[in-house]
Amino acid sequence: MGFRKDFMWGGATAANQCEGGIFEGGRGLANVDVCPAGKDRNAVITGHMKMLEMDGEHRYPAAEAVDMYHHFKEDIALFGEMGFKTYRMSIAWTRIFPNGDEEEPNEEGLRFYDEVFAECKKYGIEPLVTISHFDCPIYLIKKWGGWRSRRMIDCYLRLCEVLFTRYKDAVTYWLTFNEINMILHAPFMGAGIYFEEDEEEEKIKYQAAHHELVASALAVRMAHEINPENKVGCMFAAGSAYPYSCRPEDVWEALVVDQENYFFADVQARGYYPSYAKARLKKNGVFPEMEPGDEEILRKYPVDFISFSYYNSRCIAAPGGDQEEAEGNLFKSAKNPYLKFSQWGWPIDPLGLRITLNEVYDRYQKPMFIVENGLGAVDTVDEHGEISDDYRIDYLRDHIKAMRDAVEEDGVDLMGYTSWAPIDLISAGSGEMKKRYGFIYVDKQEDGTGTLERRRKKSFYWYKKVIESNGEEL
Ligand code: P53
Repeated sequence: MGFRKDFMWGGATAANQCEGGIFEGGRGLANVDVCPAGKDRNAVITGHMKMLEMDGEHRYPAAEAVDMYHHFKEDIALFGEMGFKTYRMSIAWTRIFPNGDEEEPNEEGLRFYDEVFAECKKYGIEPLVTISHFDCPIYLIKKWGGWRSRRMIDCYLRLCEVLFTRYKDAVTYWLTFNEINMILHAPFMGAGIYFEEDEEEEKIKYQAAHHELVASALAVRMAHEINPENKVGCMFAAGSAYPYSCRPEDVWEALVVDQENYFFADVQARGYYPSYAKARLKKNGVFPEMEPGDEEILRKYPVDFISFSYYNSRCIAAPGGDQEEAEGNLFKSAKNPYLKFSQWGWPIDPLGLRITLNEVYDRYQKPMFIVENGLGAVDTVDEHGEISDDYRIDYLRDHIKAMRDAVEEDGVDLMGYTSWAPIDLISAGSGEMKKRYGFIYVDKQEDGTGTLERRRKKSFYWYKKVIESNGEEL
């Protein structure tokens, strides 16, 4: 049996983490551009330190990233060489609308993605496009405070309209928002929100979330109107929450964490606010303001498929226990004593992917797509110029096996798998370059130096075989 014949193997990137060229082609500045590397990054991305332009003191790794803006032909050719069936990428909103509220789109930005899609086509690669991968124009943040304002919906839909029309013949797979649940954990990076002192953060976050959920549903409607062939998915950061122990309090806490996480996909896939969310948000005084018609919009335009990122499971303990905290991730989690950890302290849990796939499929009964999964690690180039990233191969092999079990033995409906990321790029969480994910090494170092030369790692040849054998040869 195995994976379906048309299984969509590939890799995933985000514009702000790989393109660079942020001052080229008439592009405007976005939230993701002004997230600095270094110790202030966390405060900025979580909305606790206001940064709306670049200053002279910080380093901004998105500015050049790995310069895919100038290397995309070479990079997509390498994806083609690995046999990619699909390439998940995102559009930089501010290449299309530099401020976000212009009447007319920026032709130079549109032309750039014309070329990217033409390149994909050359190699028979089907693009899977994230409309907003954490992008929000700075101009709109200054004007309205990002997604806390309802007016963002129109700007976002204007972007959608331009993309769905212009790329009608090139793109049929779309994701509305990357990791939409990240709004709760990194609201500046996720939705252009920073907080003034004494603001009610939860209330603002759920109001912004509501705006994104309505925008997402309206984007689904528009995508289907413009091209009935279009398939639109939701995307959330997944990873089941395990109770730290069978103590009922731990089990309860894990359930609540899962619900908080599934809330977004629950709305996008089933079309309504689940009762636990209604009750809890109201009780906490953070239920969002809705306009008449919102509920109908959510109900009428659910997504066609479910996509998620999976890096690890989470381990949840009720307050008052003596468990150790896990480090290195925006998601709070206890340290799972049964798992090994990556160099960045992220748990490694392939079986957790099978568990998550089962949970998500049970919950929604819609086709699923794993659109991110991978290992961030330090890579070294040896004296022969080779990069032997066996640790990455091990990680991916184990996860692909778990995903195969979910398909073969549990019957989940899986459309495809795009690893994060096929090429080294800037880390979203840490802003580091040395946290590498790629099959393709980029000579760009932590201090910004390097020739930007591309080099195939050992995992490159391994993944090529995985695709060739449709996941049989691992
Ligand atoms: P990095 C954590 C923190 C920030 C973004 O993460 C995240 C996560 C993981 O859930 O989400 C995705 O680069 C995101 C990508 C990102 C990838 O995880 O911090 O969609 O943009 O690069 C990996 O190692």
